[in-house]
Formats: sequence, structure tokens, C-alpha cells
Amino acid sequence: MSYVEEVYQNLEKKHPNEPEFLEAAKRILESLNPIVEKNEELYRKNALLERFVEPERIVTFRVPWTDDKGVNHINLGYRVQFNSAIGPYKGGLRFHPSVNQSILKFLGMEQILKNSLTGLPIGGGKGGSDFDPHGKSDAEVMRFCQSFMTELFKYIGKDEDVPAGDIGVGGREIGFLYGQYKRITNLYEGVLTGKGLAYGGSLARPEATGFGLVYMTDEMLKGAGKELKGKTVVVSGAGNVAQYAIKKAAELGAKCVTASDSNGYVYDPNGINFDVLCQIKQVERGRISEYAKRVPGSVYHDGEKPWGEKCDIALPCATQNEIDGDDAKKLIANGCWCVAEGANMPSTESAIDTYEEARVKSGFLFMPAKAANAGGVAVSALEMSQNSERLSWTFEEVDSKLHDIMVNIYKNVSDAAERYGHAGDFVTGANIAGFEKVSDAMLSQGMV
Ligand code: NDP
Ligand code: 2IT
Repeated sequence: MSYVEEVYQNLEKKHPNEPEFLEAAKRILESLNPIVEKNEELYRKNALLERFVEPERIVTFRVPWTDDKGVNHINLGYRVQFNSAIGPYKGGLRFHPSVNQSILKFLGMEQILKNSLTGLPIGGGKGGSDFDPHGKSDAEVMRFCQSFMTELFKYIGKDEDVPAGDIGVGGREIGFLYGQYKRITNLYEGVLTGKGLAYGGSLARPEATGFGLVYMTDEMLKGAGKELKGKTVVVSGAGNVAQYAIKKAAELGAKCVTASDSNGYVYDPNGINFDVLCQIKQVERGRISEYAKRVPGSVYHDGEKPWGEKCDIALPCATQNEIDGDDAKKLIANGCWCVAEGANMPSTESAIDTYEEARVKSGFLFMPAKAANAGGVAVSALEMSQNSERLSWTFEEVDSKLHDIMVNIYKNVSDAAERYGHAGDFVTGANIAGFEKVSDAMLSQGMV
């Protein structure tokens, strides 16, 4: 049995109730095979893979809070501190009813390699709660965030672990979390990223994941002798990542014809109007069905995903496993020849097999999440730098660094794929390019 298989089988035995984590670990380990085979003796001697697949630490805690009617609730809170070989733990907090340890471990493991790809000194972590912010008042969200931070503050710090946003955690939540951290510790430090501009946030952080996704897509297209201009794009999600992907794609001359939420999707043949989308989602915190009521010519499809629409490019920006094998086939049958992942692990294993078949047959382009959506955490790391310097950079400065970082990630991912005999296979390229630096650091630091 290969070293990779051995480690995976052990993991399956230890964590049988963590399907999302096992899925992510399996995919990562399999694509690391080429680098593991080259270094097997060294890695085995240092138990490198066995250490890589287990988080350094996980904290779990209860989060008690009281709603506006005076009813008490208990949610679960978590922080997975996965790997600090190349920097302090860094990664978002997700508030969504589906959150559990398996999902946070899968996200944390992805984050290790993503953060390494940015070229910046940040380790991997992820956290969150099964709290659902939908339909809660601002006061309820504030009380929840305060209670969550009253426990979490013990485990984080600007040089220790720096959380940020993810699904269900945006500017409002980060503000409440930051206020409580400061109140408890008396420290004004860059312990969270995605902060408001008035209290240490970075310009271009809200835009960073979506903009970065489009910069990466543009770079990948250029690498294949194509361009983004004039292309039709299908987008899922209507949150932070989707909104700014739609904005940047339009600026670069493409047309995004869909946006979605967990209820359904809207199709706008003229291209999704960014201002209307933000009014509904950022200001009113409403449903995407509203869009079709406001924009003539657009159509709402209740209970459906957008993968049946004709397009050149798909940018999934909602959540994990939102494109299965059948969806991938549908996309390709409708003309799609490129997928870049804004969300984390939005394509199932069978969807990725379908892309890979199409890549070998006809040059289908696929950029996996850890490379394609790394712009968000990259600008988070730039926010940490600005906080340390006690300076703020201009929007143009941050945006141009973001652009350079995405171009660099594309180059490193395609170089690594080529070096290991998998030219054009960006899944293998991204995993190996991210792993190289983390494994070097882990080997240098000994058995910790
Ligand atoms: P938001 O909370 O801003 O938006 C999430 C969007 O996805 C909403 O439209 C939401 O719809 C939809 N969605 C969430 N869960 C589901 C589900 N189970 N089924 C269908 N739709 C769903 O989150 P973000 O935009 O920040 O995050 C989107 C994705 O991008 C996630 O995978 C996240 O991990 C990833 N990501 C985010 C980064 C960031 O900087 N924010 C960085 C890198 C990756 P609804 O309101 O109906 O729930
Ligand atoms: O998945 C991700 O990369 C994020 N949610 C952003 C993490 C961060 O620390 O900015």
C-alpha cells in the first residue's frame, strides 16, 4: 500500500463520522502522490503526512445567548487550529446551521495550502458556529457575537490566530466580535481581519475574494490564449464573493447572467446589475427572488441551481458540493469550457472527474478553490501587515498587490503541475505548490 493510502485509511478509521473532512483529505492526499513518492523515506521518517492531516488543536465550546423575546439558546462554537508551520493560524469564521467539526476540518485543511499559495506568512485555521444569522435582528446577532467572543478570545491573538469572515460572517459580525475582544482584553490589535475602515480594516478586503477570483480566471484564460472579454458567465451565490466577482467580471467586459441563494437563482440576460444585487443583499438582507421583481427582463427560478444556463465560464461562489457530476455534465453540454471556484470545494469529486475528462479531451480549464479564491485571505494578510505598521494603504495599492499575488499563484500552480509531470492539471499543481512550503517548514521545525 502506498504511504498516501496508508495515511488515508488510518484517517478513515479515526474519523468515520467526518465525511466532508475525509473527502477533502482524500483528494488532497491523492494529488500529493507525485511529491510524496519522490520524498517517501524522508516524509515517513518524520511522520510528515500523519502530522499534516491532524489539526494541532481544536477548541469546542457552548455559546449561550438570549433572543429578543427573552428566550435562551445554546449554539456550538469551534476553532480548528490546523497548522502553524508557516505563520499564525489564519482563516474565516462560518455561521451556518450546517457547521460541524467535519466541515470546519475540511475548510481548515484547505486553508493551510491556500494560505501557503498566497506566498504570505500565514498558517491554516477555520472556525465558526451552527448559529443561523438569517432572520435575526442586529441586537440578537450582536449578543451572539459577544457571547462567542467571550470564549474564543482565550485562544486567539494578532500573532497567534487571526480569524476573519466566511459564510454568514461579514462586516457587521466582525465589528461586534472585534468590539467584544477589545473590551475583554483591553488590546487594540489586528486580531481579526475584514474589519471596518474606521477601526483598522483594509481597503479592498470586501472586494478581494471576488476580484481575486476574476483576476485568476483572466490569467488562466490568457494562459490558454483566450480572453475574458465578451464571455458569458454563470455565477452561484449572492454573498460577498459572488457580488464582487460579478462586479469585476463586468469591468473586464464579461457578462454574469445569474446569481443565487439557497432558495433559487435569478437569470438576467443583460447581466446581473451589481447595485440592485447589493441593495437587496447588503442593505436589505433580502432574498434573491426580489431581484426579478425589480429588474425587467430577469427571471427567478425557485428551488433551482443555475448550472443549466448556457455559458462559457462558471464561477460557483456559494458553498461546498454545489456542483455534482450531473451538474458538471449539464454545464459542459451547454457550452461551458471553464470553471474557477470562488466557494470552497463547490465541485464534488465526480464533477472534478468530469472536468478532468473534458480537460484531457478538449482543453477544459479548471482552477480549484485553494488557488482561485485565495485573494480574500491574501488581502487579510495585507490587512495584518497594515495593522502592524499602523498604516493604511490606498485602494489602488492593495488592489495591485492582490492582482500580482493572483498572477503569481497562477504561475506557481502551473509550474508545479508541469514540474511533476501533470502540465495543465491545476488541481495537482495547486496542492503540490501549496504543500512544498508547508512541508519544508514542518521538516525544519522537527517533531512538533
Ligand atoms: P456569504 O454569507 O456572504 O454568502 C453566501 C452565499 O451562498 C449566500 O448567497 C447564501 O445563500 C449561499 N449559500 C450558503 N450556503 C448555502 C447552501 N447550503 N446552499 C445554497 N446556497 C448557500 O458568504 P461568502 O460569499 O463569504 O462565502 C461564499 C463561499 O466562498 C463559501 O464557500 C466561503 O467559504 C468561500 N470563501 C469566502 C471568502 C471570503 O473572503 N468571504 C474567501 C474565500 C472563500 P443564503 O443566504 O440563502 O444562505
Ligand atoms: O475561505 C477563506 O479563505 C476565507 N473565508 C477568508 C479567510 C481570511 O482569513 O480572510
